[in-house]
Amino acid sequence: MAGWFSSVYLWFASIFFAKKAEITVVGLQASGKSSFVHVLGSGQWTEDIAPTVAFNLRTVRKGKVTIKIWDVAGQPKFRSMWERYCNGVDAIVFVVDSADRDKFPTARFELDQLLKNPHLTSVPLLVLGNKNDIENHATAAELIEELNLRKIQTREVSCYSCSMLSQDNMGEIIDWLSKRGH
Ligand SMILES: Nc1nc2c(ncn2[C@@H]2O[C@H](COP(=O)(O)OP(=O)(O)OP(=O)(O)O)[C@@H](O)[C@H]2O)c(=O)[nH]1
Ligand SMILES: [Mg+2]
Repeated sequence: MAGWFSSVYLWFASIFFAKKAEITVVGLQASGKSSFVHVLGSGQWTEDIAPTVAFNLRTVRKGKVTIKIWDVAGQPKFRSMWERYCNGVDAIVFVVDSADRDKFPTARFELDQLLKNPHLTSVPLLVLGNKNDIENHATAAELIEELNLRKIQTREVSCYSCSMLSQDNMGEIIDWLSKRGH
């Protein structure tokens, strides 16, 4: 009988304490956005991911939080769409290839352009320095300088170094995203 009560309690708890979060993932092409979404959803790495055309929508469940993820394409012709997909979400995830230092100035420019939009002023920002399995990648501290993240005052900002290949730091990243649930 006690077992029956506890399963009914768990069933109600899963409905009443369930939370939802909506996030948008942006960043330059080939930074690893879709790989990140894949690892988040399946817990597994794959090389078999094609460049995104426009966007993909995926929903994943992490503990009590259901996360709706807009994975937006990073090629130049798609970047004007980023703003639209970031409107009204609980967090923006900006993915950078931390081993591709030549692209940092472009990443910084595109991030600035996006965050300039007045209606995105208070949306929390998570910057992921992906591909830290590659030698000579930039650390999180370096990315904070390179992307000038210290100057951002109007929103919560976090920056992690990570790798989708080795799934380094995924636990912290999932915790951060789960806290956006409401
Ligand atoms: N070494 C390494 N390669 C990675 C990692 N994450 C992604 N990649 C590779 O980087 C390339 C681009 O990955 P995608 O996930 O398609 O990148 P994207 O940001 O979604 O690219 P677009 O959709 O074109 O904007 C692929 O060859 C991936 O296998 C990582 O953590 N380490
Ligand atoms: Mg993609």
